[in-house]
Amino acid sequence: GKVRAPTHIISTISDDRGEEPCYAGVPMSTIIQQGFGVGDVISLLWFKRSLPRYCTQFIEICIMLCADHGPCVSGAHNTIVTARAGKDLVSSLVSGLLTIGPRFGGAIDDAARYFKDACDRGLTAYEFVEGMKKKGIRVPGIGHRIKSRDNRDKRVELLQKYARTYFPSVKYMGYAVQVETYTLSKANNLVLNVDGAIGSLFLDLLAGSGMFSKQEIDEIVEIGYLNGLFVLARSIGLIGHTFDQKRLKQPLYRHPWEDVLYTK
Ligand code: Q5B
Repeated sequence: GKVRAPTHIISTISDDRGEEPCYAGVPMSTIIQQGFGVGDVISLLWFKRSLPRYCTQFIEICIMLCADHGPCVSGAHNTIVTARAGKDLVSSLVSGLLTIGPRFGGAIDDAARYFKDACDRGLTAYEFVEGMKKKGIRVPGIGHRIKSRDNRDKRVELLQKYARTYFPSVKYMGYAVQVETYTLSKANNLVLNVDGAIGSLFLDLLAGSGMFSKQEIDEIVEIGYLNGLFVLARSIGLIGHTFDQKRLKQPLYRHPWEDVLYTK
């Protein structure tokens, strides 16, 4: 019989060999004819399945709400400085993207991991938060530089409202809110932030949609898919900041001496 030469690459998410490209087996023409949106495309290429509309709409809401958060956040700042140094679009974009991590925008996966573990083990918010403190780990998804008890993050409220309306269960979000109630008793700015809201709600989406086995959910959380939502979303804003600086013909940025504490 035929002997297949061993391949150097295995790929399971898309195929461009036929008459038209397919995402997870769904041809391009179907994607267009059925009016799929970017949430459907993400669900095909990242999760390899068509998710129900309320899930793909949730993904799109995450993308829209995280697309930008002004020029002062770490990512936009880096992108602006890079664009003003005369660098190209891709350089300006990646310099901003490289700031996404455990403190800024990239706490979604860890929030999902820690909230899931604590909630599944039945820890009270007190036991969870104090346990994290003993280990010297900040609770991912909790805390914000400018948001607080009296100045809540509208994005978090919008995500929670959507989930309460459309998700079959918001168990993990409920747990995250219990954690927030406890951390707020310690300090005013220890609110559930946008990373924590997306992390906990995505757990609810995975568990409640009936589209993922327990093993698949564990794998998604372990691999860390969810920071991808922030990276994808914020790329939209960072590209905008690059164009903005170029359009405004902004000169090379130099930080003022007065704003540096020179000390020995
Ligand atoms: N403390 C976010 O800190 C921030 C604590 C905590 C226990 C915590 C901090 C944090 C976890 C990571 C996270 C996502 C660094 C944030 C985002 C997207 C964004 C950004 C934007 C956008 C802020 C003061 C005292 C200290 C700390 C304690 C703080 N956080 N304890 N668990 N989580 N969070 N990141 O204000 O006793 O004095 O030593 O790391 O979820 O990135 O808009 O800017 O869309 O672009 O700098 O929204 O919370 O506070 O570091 O001075 O700490 O609070 O241990 O206690 P801050 P610090 P003590 S959303």
